[in-house]
Amino acid sequence: MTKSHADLTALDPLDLFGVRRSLSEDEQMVQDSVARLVDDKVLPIIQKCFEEHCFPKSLIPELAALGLLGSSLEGYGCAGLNAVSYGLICQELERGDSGIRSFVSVQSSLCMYPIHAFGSEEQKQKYLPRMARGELIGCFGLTEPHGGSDPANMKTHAKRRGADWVIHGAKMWITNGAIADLCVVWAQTEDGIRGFIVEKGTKGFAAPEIERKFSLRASITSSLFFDNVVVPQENMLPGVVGLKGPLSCLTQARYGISWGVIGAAQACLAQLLDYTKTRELFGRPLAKNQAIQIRLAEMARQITTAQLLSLQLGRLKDRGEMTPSQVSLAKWNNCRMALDVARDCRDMLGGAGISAEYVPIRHMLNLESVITYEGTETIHQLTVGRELTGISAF
Ligand code: TGC
Ligand code: FAD
Repeated sequence: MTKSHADLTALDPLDLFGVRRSLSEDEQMVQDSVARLVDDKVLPIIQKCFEEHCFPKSLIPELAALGLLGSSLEGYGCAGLNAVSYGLICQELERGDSGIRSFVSVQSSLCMYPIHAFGSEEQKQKYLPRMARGELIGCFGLTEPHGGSDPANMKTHAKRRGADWVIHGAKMWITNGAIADLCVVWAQTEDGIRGFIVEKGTKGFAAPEIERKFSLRASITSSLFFDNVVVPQENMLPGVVGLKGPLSCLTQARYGISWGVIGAAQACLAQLLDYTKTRELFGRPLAKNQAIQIRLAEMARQITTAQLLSLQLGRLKDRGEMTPSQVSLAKWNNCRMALDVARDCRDMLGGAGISAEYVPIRHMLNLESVITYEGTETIHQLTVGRELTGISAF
């Protein structure tokens, strides 16, 4: 039966198609607990962190206590939540700030996931429980200074020396690098690309922070340098050889990003809706102009389609049916959506839109990174193009 107009006015403007109501009770509980954390602990401090270019490390124990680190992994102290729950975690965290979601993405999908999927039993026992508790922080080194879009052309290499490996090379733009206790680094070997665990303090390894960013200022980004770093054989991930190792980690993280950016867009639209109702120009609220309503409706349309895309992707992932090109389509669509929404919200706030008093400019600046990392928009478009045509244009 179609709902009456009176019922329709009760729709949540940030969830017009009632995605929330199609979640299980457990999924709703996960969303609510992360939303509380964001409201109570992230939103009060995040703008200052952004202005001061610092990552709020004090949040790590809180994130760990809620089971948000490695939340979709089974065993080893991890929560074993389903894919939709992981998506909701990302969405709520990114409603706070993309930098907080980035921290959790890298720890969970890019560092714990490869150890869980490709590591030895000893590696899993050694690292995963402590990473889930937030006692050890991880980072993921794939991108290199000469070009991140084509990781097959990797220069960092690892050579066998007796029972050890010697790693030499450099990585660039690495989230969490300077605060990480361990790095999963990908290097070319004579057998193909392999992953290695390099611990902080290993001789020849350095992770200086990249300063002067205009984006993701509440997140740590670093370079990684490996100057003939020696690691034992037991630090190599035995379970995978080739580019599919790092790319399958990216599939996990990109899936989370497709949900995360919805939270950033919702935060922008929520603030703008309040503003357009109270701001009076030409003797009427801004919201009483057709041009403004059309722009608000356009944002709601984009957010709604992104929500439905991610929910369906999550259900596919939970059934084991999700493919990398579906993830590419969702990462591309949803990042583009969130960036467009944030930029338009910034514009509709007028001069106030450039003030730190309002969230859109912070989200907008963050989203310039999010649309670039984990595969640029172009890379994902070409991935979908390859799926459609069967022809690689890379
Ligand atoms: P291609 O021939 O397509 O694939 C090589 C092998 O990998 C397999 N494969 C995948 N496996 C799992 N998941 C995926 N998404 C996969 N995509 C491909 C593929 O089946 C093949 O396996 P096999 O067994 O046949 O060898 O490789 P290509 O060289 O043509 O490259 C394709 C391309 C361009 C799509 C890929 O290089 C790419 O994705 N480039 C973008 C790189 C990127 O996204 N870097 C991200 C770095 S990490 C990061 O940004 C973290 S930010 C985190 C934060 O702060 O939140
Ligand atoms: P390039 O690959 O040099 O691309 C430059 C431009 O060329 C882009 O617009 C791209 O779309 C375009 N382009 C590339 N190929 C083609 C083509 N075939 N046709 C048309 N156009 C093309 N990496 C990690 O490994 N770990 C991390 O933790 C991590 N965190 C990050 C955090 C931040 C804040 C940022 C900004 C980046 C991070 N990255 C990380 C790196 C990120 O994944 C790369 O920046 C990204 O993959 C793009 O690589 P690049 O910057 O070298 O750009």
